[in-house]
Amino acid sequence: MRRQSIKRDNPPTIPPALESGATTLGDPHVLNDVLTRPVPQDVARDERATEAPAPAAWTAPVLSGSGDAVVDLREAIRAKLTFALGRTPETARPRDWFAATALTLRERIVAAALASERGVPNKRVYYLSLEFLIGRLMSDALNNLGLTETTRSALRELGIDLDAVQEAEPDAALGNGGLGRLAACFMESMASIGIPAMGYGIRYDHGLFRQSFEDGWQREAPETWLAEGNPWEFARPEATYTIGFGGSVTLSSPEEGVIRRHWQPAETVRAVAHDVPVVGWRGRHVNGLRLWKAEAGEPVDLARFNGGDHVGAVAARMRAEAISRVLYPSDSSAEGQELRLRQEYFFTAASIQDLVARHVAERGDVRSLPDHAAIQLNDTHPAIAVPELMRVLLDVHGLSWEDAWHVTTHTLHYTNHTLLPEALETWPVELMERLLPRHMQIIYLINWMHLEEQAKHGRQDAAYLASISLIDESHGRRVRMGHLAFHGARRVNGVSALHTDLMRSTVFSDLHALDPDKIVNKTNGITFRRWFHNANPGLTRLAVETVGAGVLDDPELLRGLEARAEDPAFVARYAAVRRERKEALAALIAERTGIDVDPAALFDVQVKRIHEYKRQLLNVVETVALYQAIKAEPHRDWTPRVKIFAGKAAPSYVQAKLIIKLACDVAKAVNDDPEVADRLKVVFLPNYSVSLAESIIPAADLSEQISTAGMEASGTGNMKFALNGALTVGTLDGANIEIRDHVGAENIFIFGLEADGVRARQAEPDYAARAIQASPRLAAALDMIAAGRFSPEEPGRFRPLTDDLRRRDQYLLTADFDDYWRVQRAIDAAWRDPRGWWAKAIRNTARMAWFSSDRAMREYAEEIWRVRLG
Ligand code: 26W
Repeated sequence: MRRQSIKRDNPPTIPPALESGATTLGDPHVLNDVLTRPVPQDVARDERATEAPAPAAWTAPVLSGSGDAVVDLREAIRAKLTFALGRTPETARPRDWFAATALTLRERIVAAALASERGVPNKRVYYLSLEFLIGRLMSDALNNLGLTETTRSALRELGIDLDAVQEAEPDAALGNGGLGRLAACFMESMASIGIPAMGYGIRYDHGLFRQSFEDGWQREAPETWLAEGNPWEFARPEATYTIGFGGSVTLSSPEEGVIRRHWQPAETVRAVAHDVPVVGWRGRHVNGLRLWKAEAGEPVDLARFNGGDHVGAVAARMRAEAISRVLYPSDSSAEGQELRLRQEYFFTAASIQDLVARHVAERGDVRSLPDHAAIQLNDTHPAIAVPELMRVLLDVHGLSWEDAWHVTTHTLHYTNHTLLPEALETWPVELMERLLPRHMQIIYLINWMHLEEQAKHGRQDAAYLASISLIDESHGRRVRMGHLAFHGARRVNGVSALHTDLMRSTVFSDLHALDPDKIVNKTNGITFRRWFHNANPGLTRLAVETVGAGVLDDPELLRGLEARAEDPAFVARYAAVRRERKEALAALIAERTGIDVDPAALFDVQVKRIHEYKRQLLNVVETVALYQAIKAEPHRDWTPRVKIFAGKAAPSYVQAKLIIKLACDVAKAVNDDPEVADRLKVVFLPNYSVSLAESIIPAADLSEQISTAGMEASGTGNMKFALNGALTVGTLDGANIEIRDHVGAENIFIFGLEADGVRARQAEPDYAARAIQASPRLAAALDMIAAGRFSPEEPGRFRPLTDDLRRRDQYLLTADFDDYWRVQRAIDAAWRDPRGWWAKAIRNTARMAWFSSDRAMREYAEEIWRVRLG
């Protein structure tokens, strides 16, 4: 079936600006994709009809490039299905079609890479991260190559629905939350704006666990994204490095008057590269994400096997492979287990070897590394890069200490993502000495020189030296990875203005005083391609039609929407897009939880990792108070709300799991209470993921960003919601502050203590008990929970939560409760004024351009990496 058969009653309207952006990758018209993509639910499934009608929701016709492009793609996909996968169209499952399509797109990406090849770049960025929370890759690839509609047509001609194919892609959940998702956004932005870059991480067999609920309790199951292979990746067995652990350090015989040290590891593991291409917007640039898989040197110990010990024969292999087996599921608390340190060293050492080898091959002299490579350490997880790079320079390349230190401290940069004490990594000296003896020697020497330098300047008081030392001696001797990364880096950055200020004034204050220019701020960002164009094609299309297609390249043009914030025709269309997304989410909620929600109600959303500092409990307690208020006055004109939660708790985080259970138990009581009816519904969606976020965020009216001030380093979900037009209810924490500055204080709902107020309050004795006493509403809600109203079969179930609030309340829930209640009622009132509400929502969308990760990456490129855009 040829493309000509598709209806073309309206002439395509391709803005010339888009055509001029054409690449050699095919028909330039396909770059117009985002304009013409139907919203997912409008797409007819499995349509074989020759006369495919244009989906109802859009006015422009299908624009899929020339018929030839469709035919070429169709035949390429068919060939992949047959010859690469060995399936026939008749027997192929959606997963097979996904693989065939991905393999086909991968070829186009390689073609784009070759087309954009500009020889050896002058400088590359290496982004080292233990986590990359990528999600699905197909919509990124399709949209950035401008091939969505061509592919949709090609598959349709094969009787296949593109949406079903996309649904068959498993999420690559190689990360826990914000830090990992940020790394993924940054990779996409670097490819889009042309920063030559490579990401380095671990190819975990099992990403973040799958969450289900059993009677409201979180259950974890292994995640199996690689069960059927990964069609995006290229295995590169030729790029394999040997990584050592343990053993001892020997001295060489003095040659030319220098004594060299040699590390003789007791154990070695092989790191095998697997590359995932990252294609940027319009296919102009392609970068690589290199993920290391751990393998044993020898797959089997033949002598043991032949001796009959069949299990023991593969023990070493199991031990080696364990390194890349699973992602650690803890977020914001350091677990301190040996396997974690092995993971950190494994991927850091492989990456350093790889990039040094590339540099030497290209430039000859390792001393020029800082001119041609900028390494970014994503938090302290790769901080072992400091002594590892020193070791390679000293022991392998024979540099002097001074030269090696110069190269190291001019190549490395470090991003801090949290100041929570329990999340600051430290490793016992004893463990480091056993696992990485040479690195420990180097750390001692770095520290000795660092402290000696201070002594020379007369700063010898013990408390001061203890505070800047790389070794914490207050409870056993432990290496402070944050101090190590700080000291070894040329620049250190925080991820929002407030967070960076707090870095300077708290955890790193003494180190900051030694080098006041070292700490810089780089407020986080999000990639608009995924979180706006792909997640919300309806709103994107409305923006394009209103301010022009240039908005796809320059989000600053969103500003043009401001003028329409009170234009009834525009507001109606904006509201219609939201309504359509809410209906889709309501259907998903019904399917996954059995709960019916009314799409006309206010969708109030808190989705993120479950952590006490993020204060999901504040939201749940407010829900209970609202429930009580509705019960007390059932006939009042309540604003109908749906409270939507999603998020995973670390499997070992008992308190967080109990908060989930409370949310689920409150949901049951509220949803089953006929007196409440549609005025309040509570939903906990299981298994939060990047893909689920893409469905939830465009459907949100209200975005909950309610962490205790000073504790959320930045947040990035807050940006995704505001861009999509949800209004924020939030504290002055992290990037919420900058969001308020951009969208305007009248378009955001701020409440609660500020960071300094939090500190002052924490110093007051019995602050929680007094706050509860002063708030009858809070006291009543807590009493209801503590009395077992939501857990009649086990009345004391939630006492650990309520007791903690009464006695300690580290996260100041009690201090902020009344103000939170007040602002929520102001939100109820605002919702009852639709014109006012939509004007605020539109102004949010219009003013969020600055939060693009393209902006963040440009700042890093100019002010940290000093790298030119390609
Ligand atoms: C060692 C255990 C551990 C694991 C992960 C400690 C700390 C982490 C991360 C630093 C936690 C994290 O994801 N931090 C988040 O980073 C985001 C991106 O900068 C910020 O937006 C979030 O505010 C911050 O919590």
